[in-house]
Amino acid sequence: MKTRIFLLVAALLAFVCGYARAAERTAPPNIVLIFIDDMGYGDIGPFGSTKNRTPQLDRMAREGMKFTSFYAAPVCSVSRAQVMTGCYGARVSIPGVFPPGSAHGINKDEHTVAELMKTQGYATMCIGKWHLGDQPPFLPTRHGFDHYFGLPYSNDMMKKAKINGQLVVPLVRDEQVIELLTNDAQNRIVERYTEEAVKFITQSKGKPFFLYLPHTAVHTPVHPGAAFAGKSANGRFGDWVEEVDWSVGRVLNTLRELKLDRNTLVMFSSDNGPWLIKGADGGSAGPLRGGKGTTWEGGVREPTLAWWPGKVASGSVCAAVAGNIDFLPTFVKLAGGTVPTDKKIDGKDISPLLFGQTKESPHEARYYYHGYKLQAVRVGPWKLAIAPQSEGRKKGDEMVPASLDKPRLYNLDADIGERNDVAAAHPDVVSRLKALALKMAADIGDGQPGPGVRPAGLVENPVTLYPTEDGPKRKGAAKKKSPPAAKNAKPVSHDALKIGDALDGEAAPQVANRLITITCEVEPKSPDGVIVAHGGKAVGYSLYLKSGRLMFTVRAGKEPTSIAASETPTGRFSVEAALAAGGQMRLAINGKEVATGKNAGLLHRQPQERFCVGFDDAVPVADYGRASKFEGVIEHLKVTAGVP
Ligand SMILES: [Ca+2]
Repeated sequence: MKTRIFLLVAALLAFVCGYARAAERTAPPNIVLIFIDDMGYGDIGPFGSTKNRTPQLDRMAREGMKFTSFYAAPVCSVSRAQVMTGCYGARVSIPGVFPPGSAHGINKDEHTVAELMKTQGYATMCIGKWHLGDQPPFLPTRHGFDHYFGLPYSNDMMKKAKINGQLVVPLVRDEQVIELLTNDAQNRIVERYTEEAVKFITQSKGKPFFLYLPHTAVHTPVHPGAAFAGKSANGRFGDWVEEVDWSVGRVLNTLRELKLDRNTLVMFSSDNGPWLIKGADGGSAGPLRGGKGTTWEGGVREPTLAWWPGKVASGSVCAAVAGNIDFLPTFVKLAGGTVPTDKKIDGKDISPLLFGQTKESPHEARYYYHGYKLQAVRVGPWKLAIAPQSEGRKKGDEMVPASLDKPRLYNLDADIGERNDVAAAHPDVVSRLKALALKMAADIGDGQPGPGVRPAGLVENPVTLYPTEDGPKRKGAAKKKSPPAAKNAKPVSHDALKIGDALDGEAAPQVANRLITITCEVEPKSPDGVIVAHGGKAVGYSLYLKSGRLMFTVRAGKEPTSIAASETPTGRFSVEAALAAGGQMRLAINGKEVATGKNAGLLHRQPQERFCVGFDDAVPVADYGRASKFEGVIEHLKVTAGVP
């Protein structure tokens, strides 16, 4: 009898254990993505830093995989758009950085990695710097995250709070500002994010979870916590890197303690290269050339680690070209989901690289976009630069020339620092990479958004997350500048738009039967170029420079009406163009009227084409002469569409 009971118990135990093992095998893994701000390729031990002590990251690399050719984007918002959407930032109309109170942000129509993980039953949380728009429709909680805790944008985007006159950044929980952090209060930001992360992991241990932990560190201003300040051999920047290392250790140790380590993939990367113009506060790209804001390797190649004990081989190195566009398809695949095919994405599933099943990159090529400008393309060891690049060492850096006709070619395996242009010796490689560049230019674009670009999100009348002293003051100034023609409408700021950007459909100014006023500041670098254009040969308007003269053209019918400034200064100046009641036209430079005229009337319908900044797409509104692309700076663009 005893024997029989023993056998029964033993059988039961074997069954239970086997079942548990099977469950372990099939349970979808937890995913943790630790994403650092402005950390360079040379800032941590596994990638050769000798100044910053990073024992936790050293251990993570020993126990996991090091990616040596893992790419981000040159700046923050673009990189974060890539993580969230699996697309190059330009494809989702996020070519640059969002300032606080920007009208633009991530489009609700994009499928974010968080939304897709949520569909698979994951608990999701974002802790840290979001930077994909700070208006309510753009916040993490509207894009697949159950919860959010963090600074919604960069820690240097401080504005004076109306409540106390101090420079602060907002700390947000879910969708509410819970604190305004002064510089001093930023000292605890890594610690507070880490506490939240540990809490989320602990609370979520019963179900699969996706934790996105984009640290505010190590972006300037540098604010190491009290336990780290003054401790490193590399100044306060090193102190903050070492605090980030501590934070990584806390996360990994929590997973170990909760016995989740064998079912959790942790990835560590950075959003762009070191901010070299910040000197000692700006980090190091190690052996790479250039830094943040550039498409040299130093601007976009990131120190990246993957850790999943038992699944990712310990001490392994992956040299295949991969990047943060790959997080989305990889995580969704590991979660047991599929990526919707209604929208093109650029990322690929890199789990075969993680699991050592291949050493080949899934990408045909890697594209280096700077805004909408395609500056370089990489295949295997070869990188072809097809546009001038700066190194990001100081403001107004010298540009190293290149063009499609005169490209530079580097063999990154032999020359990681991009010093030896070998284009002349490898014409076959040059033409192969050129063909790939042209293929991508025909999709996402080159200089201007291409047909494969989808719009960003847009809200009307954006406001900052907390009342600021500088906010209302600026608005007042803008109102004063507005001509009487549009006094009954609010100017819509298009500050976030850069040359090459365009607004489609409802996002474009709605100008049918409206009084139109356009204001901006320009600093032209060439005598010809479109400032803004909206419409084509039937209905539209355009503000531009032709042979050095500022001009304004309105079309409502076959014949356009154009007015030209009597004189146009060089250097920087402010511009105001208005279409007023009865078709009255007016041009002003630096607040002084320089031309007037009269069109037959207002625009009788909305232009069919896009509202373009710095160019005119499809059918041009006016005859621009030599060049339609604007060279130089266009800033503080505002458009007012008033009811007559
Ligand atoms: Ca950054």
